[in-house]
Amino acid sequence: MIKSFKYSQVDFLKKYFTLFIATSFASSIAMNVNAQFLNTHTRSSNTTTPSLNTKTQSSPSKNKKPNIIVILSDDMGFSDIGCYGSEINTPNIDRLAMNGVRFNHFYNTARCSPSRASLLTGLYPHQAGMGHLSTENYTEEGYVDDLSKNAVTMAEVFKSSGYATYMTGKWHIAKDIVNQNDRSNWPMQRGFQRYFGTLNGSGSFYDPGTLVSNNTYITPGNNFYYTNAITDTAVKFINEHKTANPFFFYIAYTAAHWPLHAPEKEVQKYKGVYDKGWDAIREARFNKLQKLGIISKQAVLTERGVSIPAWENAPMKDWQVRKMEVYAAMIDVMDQGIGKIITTLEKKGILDNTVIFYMHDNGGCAEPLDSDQPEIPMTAEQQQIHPYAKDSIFVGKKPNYTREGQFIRSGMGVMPGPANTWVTYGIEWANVSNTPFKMYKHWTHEGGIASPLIVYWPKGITQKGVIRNQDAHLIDIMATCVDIAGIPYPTTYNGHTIQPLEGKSLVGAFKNLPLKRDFIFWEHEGNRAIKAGAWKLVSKTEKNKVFTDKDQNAWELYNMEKDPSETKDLAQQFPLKVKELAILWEKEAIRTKALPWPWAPKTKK
Ligand SMILES: [Ca+2]
Repeated sequence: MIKSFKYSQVDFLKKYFTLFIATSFASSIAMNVNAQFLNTHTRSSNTTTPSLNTKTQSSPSKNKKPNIIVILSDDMGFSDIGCYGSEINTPNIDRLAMNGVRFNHFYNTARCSPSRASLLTGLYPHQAGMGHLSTENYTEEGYVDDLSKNAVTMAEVFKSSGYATYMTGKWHIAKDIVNQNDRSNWPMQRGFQRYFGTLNGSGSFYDPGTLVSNNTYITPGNNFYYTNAITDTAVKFINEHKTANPFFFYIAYTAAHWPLHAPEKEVQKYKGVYDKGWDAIREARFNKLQKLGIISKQAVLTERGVSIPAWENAPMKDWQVRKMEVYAAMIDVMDQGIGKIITTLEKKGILDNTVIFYMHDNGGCAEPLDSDQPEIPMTAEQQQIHPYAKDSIFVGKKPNYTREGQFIRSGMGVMPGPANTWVTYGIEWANVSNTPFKMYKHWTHEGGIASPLIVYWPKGITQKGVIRNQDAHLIDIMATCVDIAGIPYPTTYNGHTIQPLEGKSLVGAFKNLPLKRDFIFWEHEGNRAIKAGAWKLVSKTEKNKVFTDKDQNAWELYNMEKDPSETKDLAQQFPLKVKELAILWEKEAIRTKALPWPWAPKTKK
């Protein structure tokens, strides 16, 4: 597991990596880590929303394969963007939706690393070796938590067919990012030709650890804000792309994962929006979801999450409001960045022949870290300024001090946003993010796994702004992309046998054709689910990564057509259906390597 390194350790790491670079990668990567700074000037908050009038563009040649862009956000709930019910301003994402299709039964895997592995390989996460986070050390095949070589990434597939392949943003599917010499699962070794981003799962937006350019650790430049750096580098890669060949681009924003970090001028836009509290915002989002047709009229809003007080009884309201203002600003900045990317494609004359996907990696996150504990007063030493060399490489998660030397504060009442804070928005606002559903990131109830899916493709989608009801999952994105591009999916790669695709192409669903699929399957930390037609069987463990006999029989059964927010458990009423689906779940868990589990008790098989 990656530890937070004190800055006294940083010089050691810098020397380590400089030595490593000099001995191992001298021919291919820069030796002077100090020389690499990204130009990430703070941009205007008034980013112009691009017109999506593709008729004004130059026409690409008729048979040219389309460019493909997959945009993934981090730790955002089902209703966090405008075209899925949110009050947060996301005009650029919304315009992709209004000119493309939205799916209202699209699913991720409930967690960061598993979702990223599933998305990139077209497999269930355990099949790709990523049943848990890439920082774990399990030995079971489905949980080695290092991307399997018996799986190919979309970048590997597209590069093999002549596409240029680019990535900016969060990776989080390589085990060895700090201590050893195995970079075989870093982006550049898994098919990407250009990469800028972070290898680990979370970090400061002002000074993210494991920041990498291609294969080289780098430091953030002046006025660095990670979301803008991801956008600006994406724009740079697109501008520098030679248009003779198409490109595949994976843009993995870390917005809006904790810590709550956003430029103050962006936060100020949301002043007052959340003063009415979480109950009123949930209600408003639910009403908007129904009005938009994303949620059916017969759906009901779930009860406020367990342990969450009514807003009128909530303590520290100024702090609670501030947290959601910052969270909203983080999403707003990401949306502005997506707008800049669209404008770049448009100016280059390639928007018309580009497919853009937008989705989330898991639901809203209720992890408190220490934001549910009183702030520990700073020691005398912490009150001193401890400046940190601008050219030092940081590979941890939470730094103790900012580069300027301020101690990073956390705990209840710490007003988030600036670099010297480390705060999460908590279960209360995660419950809002996941409106109208229950549960959160980690769990396989809808709140953990339901995601928007927007597909924008001017040349291939004729009905604009429509909603599709087909069940779909991250495993389908690879199948859809190779279908769109008309390129082969390999049976072997680099001498390794490649597992067949799990997913289905969604191209037919764009035209509202049915998807031939028997069921979709989930497992994370012992939380289980299977959805077959209208029926969903789901269970949660009492404690993550501990599976007890009591958990074994904790199945809940829902009719998702009549009750899409899982409010009426029908398990008692239909025991045979429970039994049928539970048997199917176990069979599928063994086939996809979700079983055996690394945590007790071991599977009976
Ligand atoms: Ca995530």
